Amino acid sequence: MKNKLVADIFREIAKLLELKGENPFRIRAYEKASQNIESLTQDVEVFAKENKLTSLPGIGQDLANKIKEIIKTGTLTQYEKLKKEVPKGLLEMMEIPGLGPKTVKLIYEKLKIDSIGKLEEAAKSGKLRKLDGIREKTEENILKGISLLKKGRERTPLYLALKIAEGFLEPLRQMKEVEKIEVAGSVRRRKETIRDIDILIVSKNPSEVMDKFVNLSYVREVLAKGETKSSVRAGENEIQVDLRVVEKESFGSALMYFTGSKAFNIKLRQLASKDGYKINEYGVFALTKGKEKKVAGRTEEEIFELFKMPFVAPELREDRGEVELALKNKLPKIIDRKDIKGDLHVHSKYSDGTSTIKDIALYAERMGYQYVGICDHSQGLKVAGGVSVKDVYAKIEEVRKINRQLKKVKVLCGTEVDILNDGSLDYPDSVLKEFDLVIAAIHSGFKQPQHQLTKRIVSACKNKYVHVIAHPTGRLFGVRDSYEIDFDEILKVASDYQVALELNCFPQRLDLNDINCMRARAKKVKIALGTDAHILDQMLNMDLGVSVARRGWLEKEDVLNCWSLDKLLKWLKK
Ligand code: DGT
Ligand code: CA
Repeated sequence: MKNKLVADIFREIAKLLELKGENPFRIRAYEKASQNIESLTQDVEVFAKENKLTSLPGIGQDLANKIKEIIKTGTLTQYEKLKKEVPKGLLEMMEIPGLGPKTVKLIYEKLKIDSIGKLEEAAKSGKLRKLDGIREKTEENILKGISLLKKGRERTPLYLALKIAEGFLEPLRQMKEVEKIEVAGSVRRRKETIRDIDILIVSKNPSEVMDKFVNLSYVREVLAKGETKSSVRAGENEIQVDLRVVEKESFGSALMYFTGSKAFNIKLRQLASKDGYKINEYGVFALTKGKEKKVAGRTEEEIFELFKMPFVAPELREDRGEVELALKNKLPKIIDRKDIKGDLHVHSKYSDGTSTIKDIALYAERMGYQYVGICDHSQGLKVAGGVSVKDVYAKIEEVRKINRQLKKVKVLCGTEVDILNDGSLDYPDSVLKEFDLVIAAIHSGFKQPQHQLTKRIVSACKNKYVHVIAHPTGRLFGVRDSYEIDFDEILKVASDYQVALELNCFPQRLDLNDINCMRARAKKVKIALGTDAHILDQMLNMDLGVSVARRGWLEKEDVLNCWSLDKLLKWLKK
């Protein structure tokens, strides 16, 4: 699978072009292509073989040829040439969140700084601020960015970790030697970033399993191989994967222990000791007269039962109050994937998506949905194929026609309208009122001061046609942190004006995150799940969004997508 390789080269080209001050449209084209290919769940080589590359979003004939060259040769002539024109360290410097190409160029040209190390030193000693256009604040931001970058490299985003984990689970599950297999740790809890992947198995013949494990094709390096535990580094980002063999009789306690979180384990241990029990990865033991007797451990269920708790979903096990609630049998009834009745953010060919509305609707039908919101970009967002007012009316007509043809799925004609710099929206109210679903989002000016960004979102909430604020905090894994907004203020206004906040399910976004979902829930602000799919396949990222919603304690009432079509329509019309 060469998806990551292609995505990486395109991303680097975009950066190199930026450093050279090239045309922003061209740069954006490479960035988009990179993102789309990276999040593709199918193998890009298959598309190449079948001559279907141009069916992918943002891939024209030119990029298709380049992808073929990368698949064939492992690199790209144009890329190799560009790399020679720009010092290597500058590219790395551009990975520092918040540091743009102009500043990198300036720093390089004036101070000959061409590595992150040198940059950190110069920022710490206050040398940068002597340059024109660099303030003390910029220097601080650079240092913050460097630490963010270092942190980011230690952890892998959930979607990649899940892919790698599945790459191990699937072949091992098929072995007759494997009786039970389960992923534990932060992957099972669906935490948004993962340090390492923990897998547990039960087997009567572990050495066969270990042999297979260390020889799987994704393994880059074998760190340790033993009878009961092996560790490898896997995948392009070389994440560590640990495989442990445990006893069948203590599988439940091992699974619970290695699922964590650590804070949850500690909480449970305290609880156990108060009741006169000892709990560890081997089981729960009753202590009587100095003697230990195992009383539970085969399954997690029997352990929870012993402590008079309902089953606590792994996504909740963070010691955020769930243990106390479980003891009172008052855990939130968090949503489940099967509660989702529709996707509220999908792009069609009208903007920068690859599929027709009809195909999206049919796909939604196959996913068992009752509705799907087609929210294309608005007129001013030219780089993303924003829809002109004239085409908005054509789209509305088309949606009506499709809705007459389809029985099971209702298409909601929507827009992802751009929130402009002054907080106004990129369509006039006379156009906005024609949509079934209006989600508003910020796509530029991420570095504005907090009060300005907050004000933009607040004014969008106050527009009576806006239903949802999309990707409200703007974070993009590995690219930028959330932008500075006063989230409490936004929650207050969203609650006052009954605007929902999106939980964008795009793998690099997951925005709102779990904590912000909890905060929204506490203020009774509704959440809308949207995959932001540009390819049909990406609609499957709903799973990721659901796991964030579960971590955020969301219940059916909190999530628009869990509502029936009637209830949703009523809310949208209000
Ligand atoms: P990460 O950092 O993404 O790998 O997160 P986890 O939660 O997978 O952490 P990891 O791999 O260090 O450990 C897996 C689980 O093992 C963790 O969730 C809880 C358990 N664990 C690890 N260290 C301790 C500890 O010192 N005390 C207790 N009670 N449990 C621990
Ligand atoms: Ca782990």
